[in-house]
Amino acid sequence: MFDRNRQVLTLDEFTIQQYRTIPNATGELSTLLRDIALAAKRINVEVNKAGLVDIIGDAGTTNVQGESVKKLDVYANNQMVGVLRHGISCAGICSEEMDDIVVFNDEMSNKSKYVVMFDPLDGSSNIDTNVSIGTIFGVYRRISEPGKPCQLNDFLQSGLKQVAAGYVVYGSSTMFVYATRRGVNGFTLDPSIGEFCLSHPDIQCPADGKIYSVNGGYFSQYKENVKKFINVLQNKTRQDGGPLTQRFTGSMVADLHRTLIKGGIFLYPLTTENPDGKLRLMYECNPFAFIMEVAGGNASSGSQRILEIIPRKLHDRTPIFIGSKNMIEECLGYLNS
Ligand code: P6P
Repeated sequence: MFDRNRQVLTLDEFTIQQYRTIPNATGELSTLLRDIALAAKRINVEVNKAGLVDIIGDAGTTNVQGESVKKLDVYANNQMVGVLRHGISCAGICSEEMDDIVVFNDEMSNKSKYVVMFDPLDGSSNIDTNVSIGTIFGVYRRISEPGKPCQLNDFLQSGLKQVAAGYVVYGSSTMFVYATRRGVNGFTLDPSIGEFCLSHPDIQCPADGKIYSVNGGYFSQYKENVKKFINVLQNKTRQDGGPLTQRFTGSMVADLHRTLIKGGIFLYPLTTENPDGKLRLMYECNPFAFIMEVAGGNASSGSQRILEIIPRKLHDRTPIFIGSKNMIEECLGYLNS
């Protein structure tokens, strides 16, 4: 009898299929993505039952950003650090939840060629209200000497140096979306077999969209040229005659997953409260900028391409304007006017 599960490729089958077509590939990236997917499955279980057990609520600590850390944040961070430390493909990590890099510094890890930067559970302020949240990651080839412990400069690379980037969205379904320079592909978790299965092959971000995503509550804090562009969006008439729609969930992964799939523009400009922007460059903006550009979209800080920003510190922040190519082009026209 035909095996139903052979109808779609699992994440592992897909990454191995990709690896087989790349000369001199070692399979380390496939193994790394499998490790991250394992952590995501474990995080997914806790996110899905968060309302039932005492895992909601504050862990009583604050992270490097000075934000109160939710217990699920801590759990998610531990899962990500754990699978990467015990795998064979990662020399060390940088996490939104940890002040400094974690150098794994064991014989196998020191031989690994990648380092990973991640936000283990972004949007965690939404956990208590059941809004979709997510994990975001970026994979870099280390530049320090293989065989030795990784170093800070392995992490302070521009987003252009990413080998792969991805996110997991814990929503109405759980999806693992990742990009290499070869394309962006989405995998939906099939709980019946516990595998992420290819559901969105070769994702392309539409060149235009009907949705703009910005926190209107900060309007008074935006620069005049940003206000002008938001006013344009509020009064724009679509080609079919209707107005645009505004959607802002307060969860970057949810807002950007929608923007990637449906098209549109997401704006998180600098404000007087956050003069450097709120979103973090290395493990929020760079991964999504990489994914969006591979999918045909664009991502800018307003003054330069996100992927070209040279980081100064691990937890740098940046304003971000990201999404459909044509909408970003129009936006930059106003920002640079
Ligand atoms: P605000 C969540 O805390 C987050 O980092 C992103 O996921 C989200 O896009 C943004 O902050 C929302 O911030 O200030 O609009 O609530």
